[in-house]
Amino acid sequence: MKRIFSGVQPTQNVHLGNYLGAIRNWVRLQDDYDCIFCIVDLHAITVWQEPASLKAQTREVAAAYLAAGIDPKRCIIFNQSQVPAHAELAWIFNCVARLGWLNRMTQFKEKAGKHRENASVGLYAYPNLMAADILAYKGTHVPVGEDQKQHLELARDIAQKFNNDFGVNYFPLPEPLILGPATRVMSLRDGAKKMSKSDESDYSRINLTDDADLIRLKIRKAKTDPHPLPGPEILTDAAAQDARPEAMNLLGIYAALADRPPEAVLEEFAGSEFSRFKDVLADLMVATVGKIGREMRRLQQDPAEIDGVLRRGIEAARAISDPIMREVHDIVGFLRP
Ligand code: AQP
Repeated sequence: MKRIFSGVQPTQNVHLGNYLGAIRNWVRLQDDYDCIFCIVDLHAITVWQEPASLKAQTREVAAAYLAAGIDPKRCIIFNQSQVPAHAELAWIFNCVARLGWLNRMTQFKEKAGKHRENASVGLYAYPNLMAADILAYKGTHVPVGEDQKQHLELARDIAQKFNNDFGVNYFPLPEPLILGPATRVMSLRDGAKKMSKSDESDYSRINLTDDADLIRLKIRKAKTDPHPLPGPEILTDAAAQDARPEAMNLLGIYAALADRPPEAVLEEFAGSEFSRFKDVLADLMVATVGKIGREMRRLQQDPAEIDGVLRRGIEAARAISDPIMREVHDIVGFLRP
């Protein structure tokens, strides 16, 4: 059986990058895999989260999953903190993983930045928790973006070392699931930075809950360059692409939302002015993302519906992870009197 685990952190507003880079791909996987989609609130608190906002942010991510088309009858949707296996297995993995392995993780270096001494221990040990997320369900496949590949490698190393240390063949080595060319959505204000929940400028991102007027305004204000749109030849010229990151970003977003190959989009718009292209992009975004946002707003007005989905997901997740944790206790040698 192939089992997928993946998640989004309820850190702030869910945005177009989370949708195109993750959630939309998951919708396409639910027919072929046994899918577990988590709202990873334990990961979220590795950086400060206002307790008063965290619950609403958690429901917002759940609403995004549902509105985007993840079917709670076929997939397990729940929030991480409510299934004890995650924190418990992460602790065991803290004792399996080596300091040297974590020291090599580039995402910690990027996120902690210059304030390394002041970063939480949780942020440092984040990859061990991610390994626990996957292995608490014996997950076999993880849809990963470029930024998570190193963490998945570490999860494989942890599974392998656990199996070696205890002389068992217990945990599978989870495989990355590469889903065609990755859509990495960049900031609308700076094509060199990824679109991110934590960017101070709300104009850098399209939140899934933005209404039609705000989507149009943000696209109109998105940074571009003074040249007309390039033709398909730019796709084989890395230097030309590097020189026009904002143009390439808007083209990539359009191609992803239209579900068309970038070549076809470039052929259609080669030589057009950005003002015209932005109108077409905004129309497409209102039709696609705007629809998801409307459904999210409807769901968010009825927290009982979201909470019901999460409660059923928590039960289903525990039904899988509780027996696995009992076996792990036996393997590690914990007494269960
Ligand atoms: N800009 C992006 N383009 C493509 N994919 C993206 N993802 C995030 N940003 C982009 C993918 O979304 C999934 C969930 O991400 P996350 O919530 O775990 O956190 P993150 O990657 O740290 O996302 P943010 O928005 O940048 O959050 P903050 O600002 O809180 O750090 C992942 O699969 C990720 O690849």
